[in-house]
Amino acid sequence: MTDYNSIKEYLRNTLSANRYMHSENTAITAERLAKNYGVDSQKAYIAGLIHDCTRELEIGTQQEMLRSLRKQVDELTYHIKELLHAHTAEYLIVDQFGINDEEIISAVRFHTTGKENMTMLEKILFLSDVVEPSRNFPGADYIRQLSMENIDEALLAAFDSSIRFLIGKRSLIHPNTFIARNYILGQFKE
Ligand code: DGI
Ligand code: FE
Ligand code: FE
Repeated sequence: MTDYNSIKEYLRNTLSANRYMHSENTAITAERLAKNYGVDSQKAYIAGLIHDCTRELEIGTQQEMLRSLRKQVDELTYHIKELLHAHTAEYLIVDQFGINDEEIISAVRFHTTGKENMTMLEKILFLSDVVEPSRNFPGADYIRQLSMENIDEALLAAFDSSIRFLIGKRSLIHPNTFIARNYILGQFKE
């Protein structure tokens, strides 16, 4: 596996300063959450570091990457850059960083929407992205505190917050976020 420093150098050279800082913050937060919940903290750190590696690329460039990956995504994801970057990150993760770990790739792939029946690493990356220290949206502190105490309650609060935010912007909302939220609620009832 490529060492952290060469990955960091690549990201520092290709991302804006703010996005780079967000990536490092997400890595540190993911590492902390992983230690708290007994999950592989090195994997969590790397996943956090690289999760937004294609976030600032043009949508056309990302659509090309997807073709190279021979991957298909749904129509909504294909046309929305904010959703597509989670799926195209795999291109750089494998080709540029030499990382082939399916658990890391899957955590990155679902870091924007969530999904049904998430693994601990998927949950940790999703939440780290939401609660890393520079996030200061209304309710961030509450989810940040909850993330160390009860990961599923924190995840539910994060999905709710994301859905409310997107409704406020009249955005199209990806169904995976609803599916992920329903799944967590279903588990609470069991
Ligand atoms: O990449 P980040 O900004 O760190 O965070 P992210 O990957 O969680 O989300 C990226 C952006 O995408 C954020 O502004 C919220 C937005 N987003 C998340 N889910 C959806 C979405 N946008 C649309 N249109 N639909 C969604 O379902
Ligand atoms: Fe992202
Ligand atoms: Fe992010």
